[in-house]
Amino acid sequence: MIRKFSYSPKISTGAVVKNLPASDLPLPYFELKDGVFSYRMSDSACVYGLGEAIRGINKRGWIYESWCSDDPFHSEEKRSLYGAHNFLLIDGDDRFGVFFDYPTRLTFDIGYTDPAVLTVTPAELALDLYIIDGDSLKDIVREFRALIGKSYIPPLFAFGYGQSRWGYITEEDIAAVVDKHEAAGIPLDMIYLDIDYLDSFKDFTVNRERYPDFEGFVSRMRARGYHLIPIIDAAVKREEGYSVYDEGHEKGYFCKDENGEDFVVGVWPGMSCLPDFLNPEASKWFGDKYKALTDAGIDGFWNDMNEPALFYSEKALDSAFEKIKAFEGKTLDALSYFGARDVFTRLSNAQDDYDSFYHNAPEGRFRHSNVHNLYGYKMTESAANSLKALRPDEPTLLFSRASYIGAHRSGGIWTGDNHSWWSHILQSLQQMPGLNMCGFLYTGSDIGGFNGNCTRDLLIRWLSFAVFTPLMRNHAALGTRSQDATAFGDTEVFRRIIELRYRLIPYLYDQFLKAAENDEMYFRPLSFDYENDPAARTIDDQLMVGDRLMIAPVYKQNAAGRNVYLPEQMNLIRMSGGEITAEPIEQGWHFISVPLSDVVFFSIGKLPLAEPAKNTAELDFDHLTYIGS
Ligand code: MIG
Repeated sequence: MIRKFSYSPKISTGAVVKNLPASDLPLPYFELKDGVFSYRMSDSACVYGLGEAIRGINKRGWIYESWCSDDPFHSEEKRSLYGAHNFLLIDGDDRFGVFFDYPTRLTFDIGYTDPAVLTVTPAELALDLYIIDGDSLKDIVREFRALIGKSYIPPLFAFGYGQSRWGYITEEDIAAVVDKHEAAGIPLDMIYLDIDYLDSFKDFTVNRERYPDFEGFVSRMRARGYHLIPIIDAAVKREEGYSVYDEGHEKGYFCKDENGEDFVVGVWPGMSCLPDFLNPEASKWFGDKYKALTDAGIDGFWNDMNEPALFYSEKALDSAFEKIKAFEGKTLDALSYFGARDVFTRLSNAQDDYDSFYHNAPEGRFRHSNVHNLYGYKMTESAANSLKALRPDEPTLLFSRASYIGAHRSGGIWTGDNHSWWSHILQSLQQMPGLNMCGFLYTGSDIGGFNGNCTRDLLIRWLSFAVFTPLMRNHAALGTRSQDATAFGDTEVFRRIIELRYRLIPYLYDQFLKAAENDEMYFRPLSFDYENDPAARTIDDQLMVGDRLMIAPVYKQNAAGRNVYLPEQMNLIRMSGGEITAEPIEQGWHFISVPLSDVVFFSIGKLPLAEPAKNTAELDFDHLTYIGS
């Protein structure tokens, strides 16, 4: 059962697809006082949800803020990442879900200030709130998902393996990566094009020195079985003569400053303008631009920088130069020195800038900071709408960095700029169920870690986990050590793991489709399946995957294996040097040895396996073998 409570929202976010009448009964569970919602949690209550957030599966014990942020340090003290996913599922003496449909800054204090109290504080009381009751945790999620509409389903090739890195400059670089994987017999479906393919970082252009015959290159790669997946950044370079800029400027499709002039920000292309994705006409205009690439044979995209990320604004940069002059020639004490240093570092993603531009939405003019969390969502929706018309016969791969609930209908997300840290394997695992609750099923993290330098063992363990994530992409930042599956010399071990992924696709894809169609979670915490098992409630480093698998990845450096909790008897499935075996293991705790040469996971009943294949197109879904009992 869903009850809606309405507190005069100012804009329709589009997150919800069912038009429910607002209740005039008193709000259950929460007390609303001075614009703050508070709820007293029972001692044993677990709090699930919040989608893309840091820390454990149970969010209790920290404070989170919904504010889409381009933050490349996902450390424990952070409060916000790229997404704003305002859904919580409380599992204590009361059991209910709650969704705050609210487009801007919202703080969730989940026992941070008072360990027993959950408070939710919007910047202003102008929102819709939904309370969802149900018989089980799964029921509540199903009800919530029916409220927000069906999840995006990507094409089958999107379940293959993808190789990416920022810094593959030319088509020769891309071809060399493909050749290396082919030579090593490593299955591969996708190669990603980062901003290096663009001409001066201008959206919908191609650098013709680096790609003299882009269309030909795309089709030669397709003929070899590979899909090229280019990046699209949110901001458009301000450059007269660049048609995307000229049109956007003339038609008034960019966000405006308070005087009605295009608001100008510095991002990769230098001074740039922000398409106003809240304006339906502008949104259609920008989405239709993807045609430049679909015409060249492109069938997948990743949307970046759409929080939107702002390195600096023209206005703030001018004033920073003014400020820095005051320090020049002075003997600085430490505090003044730090002050001087921060004049520039504070320019990025500054609140002042988010306060300084406006959108033209159907409901009227909005200051950006009052609708901030909708920007990436609306960019992805813009692309999805146009791509449906441009490529009506097949789904297009599409995922985004920033998101809000609602974007899950248009595309997937990846979890942004993580690090080559062991803790980020676990972080990625812990993000998955929350994302699935909020409808984001097609998701995964940068395998091997984006920032920092990866090592052979880290990549092996990360891949072994990512075998199960719908988006399985190895991606790294410019300047970091190579971390593709051929980068560490011996390719055999990497080939085996990626091959395992392909062998599991019949199961994984089927379970994904089932989750999407039935509004279910593909990844679940153990407590969702074993509600009456107190041990299952405490497990936050294992997940159920679809109906019949459980994973318990190794995420510690130099670990010989790990402790695994089995909530019932299962088959232990071990891939070792390409051999896959199954043996039954009893309910309870076990130390399971997992050398680097092995991948271990668990099944309930028989599991279908395909023959290894070089890509998804060559997978044979008709001849499956079954393992386990
Ligand atoms: O400011 O396009 O998260 O995946 O490689 C960095 C370059 C911009 C951030 C994305 C990352 C991508 C990078 N981008």
